[in-house]
Order: sequence, then C-alpha cells, then structure tokens
Amino acid sequence: MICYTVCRLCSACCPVEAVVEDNRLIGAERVSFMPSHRRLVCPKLRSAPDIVYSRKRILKPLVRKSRRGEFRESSWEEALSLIAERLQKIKDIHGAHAVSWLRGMAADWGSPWDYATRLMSAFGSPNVIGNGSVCHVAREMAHTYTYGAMTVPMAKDAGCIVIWGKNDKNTSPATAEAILFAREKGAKLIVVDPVRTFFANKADIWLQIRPGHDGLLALAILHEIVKNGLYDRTFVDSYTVGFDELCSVVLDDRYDPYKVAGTLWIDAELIKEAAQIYASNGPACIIDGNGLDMQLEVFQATRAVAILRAITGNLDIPGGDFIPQPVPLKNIQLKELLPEDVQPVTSAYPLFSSFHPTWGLHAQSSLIDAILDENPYAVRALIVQAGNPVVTMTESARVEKAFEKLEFLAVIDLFHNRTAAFADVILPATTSFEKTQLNRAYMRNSLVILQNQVIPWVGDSRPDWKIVFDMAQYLGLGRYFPWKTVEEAIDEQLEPSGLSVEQLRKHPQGLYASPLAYEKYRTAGFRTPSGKVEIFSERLRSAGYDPVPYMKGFPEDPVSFSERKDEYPFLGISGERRNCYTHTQFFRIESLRKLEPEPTVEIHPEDATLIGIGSGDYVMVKTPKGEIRMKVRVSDVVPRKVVRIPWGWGELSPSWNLNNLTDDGKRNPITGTPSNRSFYCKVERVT
Ligand SMILES: Nc1nc2c(c(=O)[nH]1)N[C@H]1C(S)=C(S)[C@@H](COP(=O)(O)OP(=O)(O)OC[C@H]3O[C@@H](n4cnc5c(=O)[nH]c(N)nc54)[C@H](O)[C@@H]3O)O[C@H]1N2
Ligand SMILES: Nc1nc2c(c(=O)[nH]1)N[C@H]1C(S)=C(S)[C@@H](COP(=O)(O)OP(=O)(O)OC[C@H]3O[C@@H](n4cnc5c(=O)[nH]c(N)nc54)[C@H](O)[C@@H]3O)O[C@H]1N2
Ligand code: SF4
Ligand SMILES: [Mo]
Repeated sequence: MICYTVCRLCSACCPVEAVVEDNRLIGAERVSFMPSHRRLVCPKLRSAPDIVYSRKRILKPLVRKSRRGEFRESSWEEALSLIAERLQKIKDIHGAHAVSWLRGMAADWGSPWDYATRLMSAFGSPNVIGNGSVCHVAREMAHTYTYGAMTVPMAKDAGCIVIWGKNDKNTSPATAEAILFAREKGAKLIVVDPVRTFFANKADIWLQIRPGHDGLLALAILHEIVKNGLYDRTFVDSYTVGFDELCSVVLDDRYDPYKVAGTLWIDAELIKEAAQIYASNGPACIIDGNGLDMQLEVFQATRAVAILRAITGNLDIPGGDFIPQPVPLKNIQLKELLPEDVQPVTSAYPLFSSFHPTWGLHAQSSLIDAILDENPYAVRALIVQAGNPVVTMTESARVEKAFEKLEFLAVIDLFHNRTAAFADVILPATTSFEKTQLNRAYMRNSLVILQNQVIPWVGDSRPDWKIVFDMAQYLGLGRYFPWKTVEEAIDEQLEPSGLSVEQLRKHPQGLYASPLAYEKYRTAGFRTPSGKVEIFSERLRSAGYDPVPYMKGFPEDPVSFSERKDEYPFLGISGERRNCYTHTQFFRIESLRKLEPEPTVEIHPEDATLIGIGSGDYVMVKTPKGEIRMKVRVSDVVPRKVVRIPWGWGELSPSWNLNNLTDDGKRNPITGTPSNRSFYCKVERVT
C-alpha cells in the first residue's frame, strides 16, 4: 500500500510516498515534479526502514536508578509521574520560570512547537527555547524586519538564481531539482560560497567569499547596482522607505568592489559582473542559507541581501522571491496565561524574542547563561525535546557544565544521544512516519500538506504530541489539552483556514488555504510598520541598532578569535552536511554509516604541503576553547588558509566534536547568535 506523508528525517520536510505492508514501512520515495528516473536520491529516506526499526531505538521509558546511576525501564505512568512530581517541586520552591523546555529541530517547529509552548504557558513558565539563533530564525527575523516575511525563492521559473550560502544538493533535494530544472532552461547561476560546492561547479559566477564577510559583499553589490542605476526605480519610489539613506551608505567609496576585493578574497571584476548579471536577468531569486546563519553578522548581512531583492524589483513576482501567504491558524500557545512580571531567560534579546507572534524564543545561548550564571535568574530543570544540545549548541564544554548543574533533566528522543547521558528520565518518541502533525513548512505558505501517521508506534514509544498531552494530565493541566486525538487538535488549529485533517487526507498532495497571488503589496502593502519595504528601519533605530545595514561601517573580521589570529592562523568553517546524516543523527545506522564511515578535515593542497601532511594523515585542530583530532583530506574545494570541519560527528566521539572549538562569548547583539560557522584555529600534524 502507498501512503502519502511528509518525511521529517531532516528539516527539508519532503512530501513522500511511503510503501507500507502489514503495517510495516518497507520504503519511501520523494514526490517531485521531476520524473522518477531524474529525481535526486536521498539516502536517509532510502534507509528510513533501518532508522524506524533500528535495534538501537529506545522503546521503553527509562528512569535512573540513582543520580548518574544506570537507567532502568519503567512504565509510562511511572516516568510521567516522576517528571510531574519533580517539576512541580521546583515550581513550588523557585517558581515555574525555573523550569525550561529546550527544543531541537527534529520534531519540527510547527504544531509540536505550539503544544510544548501551550504546556509551559499553562504551567507558568515563559521559557520554551528553540535553536533558531543558530538555525534560520535569525535570518527569518532580518527578512521580516525588511519586508514583513521570509521570502520563498521561486527558483524553478527564475531567469537568474543566486545561491548564497546554501548547499541544496545535500540539504534540500527539492530545491536542488528546481535549480537544475531552471538551469537547463537557461537561467543564470551565481553562487556565493567559500567552498566549491556541487552548484559552484555549475555556476556562471562563483564568488568564493572569505567566510563571515557576506555583509560586506552585499554592500559591494549594492554599491555597483545603485551606482550604475541597475535598480528598479519605480518599485523603489513607490514601495520602499530609506533608499536615500541606503545610497549614502553603499555609495561610500569604501564599498567600491575594487576597495573590498582584497578583504573579500574575490576579484573585483567578478563582483561587478555578478551585480550586472543579477540585476539584468530577472526575474531573479536569491536562495539564502545556513552559510549566513551561525555568523556574528547574521542579522545585518541578511538585511543587506534582503535589500538587494527589494531594490531590484524581484519581490513577490513569479520567478523572483515570493512573499508567502501564511495559513490562517488559531494561535494555541496560550501565552496570555503567563504572569506578566516574569521575563523569559532570553530577555537580553527582546527584538528577537518578539518579532513573530508564534516563533517564540530562540536565543538559545541565554538558557546556558541562566543555568550556569543564574542570569537573568536560575533555571534548574529542563525538558529537552528532539534535540542533542550537548553536541549541537555552541561551546560544548559550557553546555555540559550547565547540564551537570541541572537539578532535573528529562529527554524526549528516539535514541540514547549524548544529551540523554545527562538525563534523569528518557521518554521514547516515535519517528515522523509514526505520527500525524502540521509542519511549519506547511503553515507558513498557503499550500498545506499533512504529515500523516503511516505505521503504528514502534514498541512502547509515543509520538511527541501524545507525550506532551499526557504530561499535561500528570501536571494537573489536562483541562488545557481537551483533545482526545491529534486530529482534533489539528482541526482546532486549522479552523480559521477552513481546512481540516479529513480534507487534507483526501488531498495528500496538499490544499491551498488561499489562491496563489503575486504582487500582493500593490493593494495590501508589506507587513511592516510602515507598510513598505523598510530599507531604513525605525524599529532598529529606536532600539539603538543600525537602521540601514552597516551605517556605522562593516566590522573588522567578524569571526571568532580574530583578535588572536597571529596564534590561530587558519579559518575553520563548519563543514558539509552530508546527505546521509542530519546533524548528530544516523551515525549509528549501518546502511548510512557505510556511505561515510569517518569524518575528514579538508585542507588546501598548498597549506597541506606547508604543514607536511597528506590525505589520510591525522591533525589536531585547536582554538582557544578546545581541540579535535581528525583525518585529513587534501582538497582544493576550500580556499587557502581555510579548513572545513565536518559537522555532527561529536555524537560519536568528543574528539570529533566541532562545537569543542566554537565560542559562545561573542554573539550577535540582536539575535544572540554566536559563530558556530567560522572561527580562527590552528592545525597541527599528529605524529
Ligand atoms: N558548529 C555547528 N553547530 C551547529 C550547526 C552547525 O552546522 N555547526 N547546525 C545548527 C543547526 S542549523 C541546527 S538546526 C542545530 C540542530 O541541533 P539539534 O536539533 O539538537 O540536532 P540533531 O542532531 O538533529 O538532534 C535531534 C535529536 O532529536 C531526535 N529526534 C529525531 N526525530 C525526533 C522526533 O520526531 N521526536 C523527538 N522527540 N526526537 C526526535 C534525534 O534522535 C536527535 O537526538 O544544530 C546547530 N548547531
Ligand atoms: N543532509 C542534511 N540535510 C539537512 C540537514 C542536515 O544536517 N543534513 N540539516 C537541516 C537544517 S536544520 C538546516 S538549517 C539546513 C541547512 O542547509 P544549508 O543552508 O544548505 O546549510 P549548510 O549545508 O550547512 O551550508 C550552506 C553552505 O554555506 C557555505 N558557507 C560556509 N560559510 C559561509 C560563509 O561565510 N558565507 C557563505 N556565503 N557561505 C558559507 C557552506 O560551504 C555550505 O555550502 O539543512 C537541513 N537539511
Ligand atoms: S531531504 Fe531526505 S531526509 Fe530530508 S526530508 Fe527530504 S527525504 Fe527526508
Ligand atoms: Mo537548522
């Protein structure tokens, strides 16, 4: 039997056809506009049955026999009672805000995020924290502050595609297929990436940027476009505010491509040509990605890129950058129940914590400040859902210290990860194939596709929704979760859209909540305070930040440890996401592991010769925070003086943990984003 659902083995959220026989998942294939024989293969999806039925999955709740002692299996009743009792005790003594919920990306940011927030609101704690400061939410805020929403690139119909810090071949096969399709039809392709990626190899222009300097490149491109009158004057005059202020920033001689070329490591002629091609081959879209995230400059750099989209007239047109039409949903987070006098732990980042009605809190480093330094107050108990923060948060040593200090930790996961090693209780969750939910990807834009449960829960595991609903009962908050099934909960949330689970199941390829419409700003304006594209943001000005990107100038070398680069001369960058793994996941799935058995640091041939190493040798990579030890691959995919360190392997060994090298001391002032992406380091041969 073929069953339609959405795969959530990574955040790409691909619609898939699952093959189910006798209630068992046999296989699955992505749904795509590409004919089957031309579709990109996702190894994780191919191994989905190995993941779902892995012998390593946790299939019973586990509780500790004693603090840091061994785990023993328990009933759900015992585990949930224990959690409720411990959380209630901490609430009674210290207040509900001493309890926090921390979410990784794996259970999705859609309805699972709403349920966790609802539970904590009812409990009385504002602290439900996501990982958006290092994922795409900081970038989402920059888009939103500029034109009211994060745009969706319409690559398939574009005349020019700019891929800015994204590696879709490995991270989003549907987008990669759209790019390949457009390219075959003759679309121009520009790639901004320090690494020679699959698409950099296919590009008309590859801007091999110095890591962390995207804001400066955007200024140089803006300089070229404005100076040569390559912008859309009618759009700028009618629909933007602050163009004059932009001109006074970007026309400064400092941002002339010839002046910045040396700093950017890019030939000035290439920057000028890229600006010319982008501005004159519309409709053009910019696919921005995680190369901009996890950078100290994420916010203003993304703002500068967003302004490029706007002044070239590419917003909300077919083949350009579409302004999504959010699905009207009921806000079920119940934040109105929260006491007004308790601030969340992320209160140092107030704009980021409030830019969106349901995104919530994402400056995740603040949680570690709260546990370790009791700043702004102490968090003593934590529930970690669908994340592995001990490996994925910045500066693992600090995170581990914080987890050691917790009075109570409950983990909701499929596997025994490094974070679960600190837990008092582990609750076994189901995979995405075993649960029905509304994913964020299908809430933010008009087409809604339901993630459907296609097989029964494996063992004694439970879907995340059920775990949260049951936890509410044990905490005496059952009245806030009146739904008997997840379908009832989703229907209530979907009510304003006029859609329902039943209808969505009848239309597994999705239903539109509203008809697709372009250039909506002509009648409705943009969803910003002024109703226009805010090149100049009054909100940023009044909060004390640059209202136009880089009014106060582009900072010198905004990369971790730049003040010590004499001692740490290499630039380390957080490495490739291989398509067989998701962050710290699936390294123990044999069919996937054999595709990439060991991590390798990539280093340029000239640097390798200088250090006297070759492929297969081992090196130590060190920063002031720590060190890792890995095998070397000599390769010219990276520029000189840059090493690419593979991501996620810290789950298998601390000596492979990239976040042993990163620094949580310096953060973006608006979003609290530390640089997990680029940092100075040294590379030493292991003899
Ligand atoms: N240095 C550096 N740091 C990074 C990154 C980087 O590239 N470099 N990437 C950053 C980014 S973009 C992100 S999004 C974060 C990711 O950070 P995390 O979300 O912490 O990363 P994962 O390793 O994906 O952890 C997900 C966990 O959820 C479990 N899981 C899977 N599915 C489910 C489910 O349905 N329910 C439940 N309850 N559990 C489930 C998995 O077994 C796994 O243990 O890391 C960030 N940190
Ligand atoms: N297979 C797989 N797929 C995934 C994930 C996974 O872990 N594995 N994770 C999912 C998640 S949560 C996310 S957020 C997405 C992320 O997906 P992407 O946005 O594609 O992120 P990455 O592949 O980390 O990095 C994108 C590119 O940025 C480049 N880059 C590095 N530094 C810089 C820089 O300073 N400037 C510029 N311009 N580029 C730079 C890298 O070389 C890389 O090619 O992928 C999702 N999909
Ligand atoms: S890219 Fe692969 S793992 Fe990620 S959602 Fe799509 S099919 Fe699933
Ligand atoms: Mo992410």
